[in-house]
Amino acid sequence: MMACVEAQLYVIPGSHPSMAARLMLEAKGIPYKRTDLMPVISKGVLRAVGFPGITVPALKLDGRKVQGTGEIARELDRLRPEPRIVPEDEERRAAVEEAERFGDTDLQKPVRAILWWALRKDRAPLRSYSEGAKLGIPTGLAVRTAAPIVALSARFNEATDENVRRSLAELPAMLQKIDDWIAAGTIGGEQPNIADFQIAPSLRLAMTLDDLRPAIESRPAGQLALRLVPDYPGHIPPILPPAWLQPLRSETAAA
Ligand SMILES: N[C@@H](CCC(=O)N[C@@H](CS)C(=O)NCC(=O)O)C(=O)O
Repeated sequence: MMACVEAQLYVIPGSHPSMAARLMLEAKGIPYKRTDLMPVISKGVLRAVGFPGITVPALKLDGRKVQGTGEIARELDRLRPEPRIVPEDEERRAAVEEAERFGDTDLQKPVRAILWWALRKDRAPLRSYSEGAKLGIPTGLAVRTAAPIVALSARFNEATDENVRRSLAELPAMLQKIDDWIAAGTIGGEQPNIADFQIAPSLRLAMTLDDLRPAIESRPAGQLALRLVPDYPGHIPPILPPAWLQPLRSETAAA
């Protein structure tokens, strides 16, 4: 019989790495309690409950504090080896960890910048990302008073016009990289690994923007995201300047 594990996961609603942690806990069959935090305020709360860092996902596991998707994956494998998230075979692990690094840094960041750029332009869709969340205050109130949080988050995440435009121009090459990893079998297998868990939620979050969804969903990368994360809260109607989306449009046409 498996020992009972006490797990408490701190997330921000709509956060892609938070979704990665949720999927990993579910894959391991570990029941957990979830604490939903408002962005920015999350940093102080995480410190107050004793985490060393200021980002979600953050997990209390039998009293131990584990923070960041990569650390959480490895701790879960240690605690409950099956199904394995980080491959044991050295060669396979090296390939998967390369894709994981890309997901952790290269992909997470531009998606965050694009999202906050859009939410700064129009806060109305914010509510849709908090669907099902328990923020401690009514969601409507949280959203109505979120202007400073959105402004700060946009600043922290460097959601400038220039960055967002560049991120959009770089997105097709990133999607190609992901499609190539799927073709090579590094990700997209029946049993998701850490790179799948890292990459799919970022793509899925990007797909909550109507502006981005067509260019992603038409490719293997998008299909993988939809398979691993069928439901993702949030929806942003078209908002990005059409000229910035040109690199993605030609991509959709080519596919
Ligand atoms: N690469 C890290 C990134 C974690 C991260 O940056 N999380 C963001 C949310 S997506 C965060 O906590 N930001 C603080 C804030 O929004 O105030 C991971 O995968 O764990």
